[in-house]
Amino acid sequence: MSSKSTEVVILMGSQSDWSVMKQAQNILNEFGINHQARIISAHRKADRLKEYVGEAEANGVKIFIAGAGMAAHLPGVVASLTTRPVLGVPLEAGSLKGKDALYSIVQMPGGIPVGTLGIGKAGAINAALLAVEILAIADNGLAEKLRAWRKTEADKLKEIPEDN
Ligand code: RP5
Repeated sequence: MSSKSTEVVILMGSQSDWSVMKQAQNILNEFGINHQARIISAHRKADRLKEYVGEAEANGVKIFIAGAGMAAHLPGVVASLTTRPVLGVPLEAGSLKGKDALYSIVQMPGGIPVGTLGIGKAGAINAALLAVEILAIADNGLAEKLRAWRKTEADKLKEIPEDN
């Protein structure tokens, strides 16, 4: 794996997760964060996942974002393989509409934490923003970009309602 300067990895269990997890990538791109996105299922490719996370940590990856639906064990398994922060995004994949994934990801037994975000698009966006916030602790330039980004977002909001 050639991730010498990769700071954040976005993992997901299936191609079907990408349309939502891409929202996390969009945010990382906005902030100029070097990252990789990979589909590595915890139950279909367990050996490859172990290998990838080990290599990523050895190569200096600082934060893992992991999105999964249904039983959604991917974030927890990733967290078991690294001491770097893991941010989990529950995805709306099966008949339980993401509540299954939310409960699975948020209910990690004490000892192996996964920072759990909301279901779906908002969760993916917030996972990436949280990753940027963590990186900004040691990067004043990035912290300033975050403040500017929030101001820009707030400035877009109109105070006077318009008819639709
Ligand atoms: C999980 O099962 C994936 O994260 C995905 O959200 C869900 C369904 O996967 P596919 O059957 O679409 O591959 O592993």
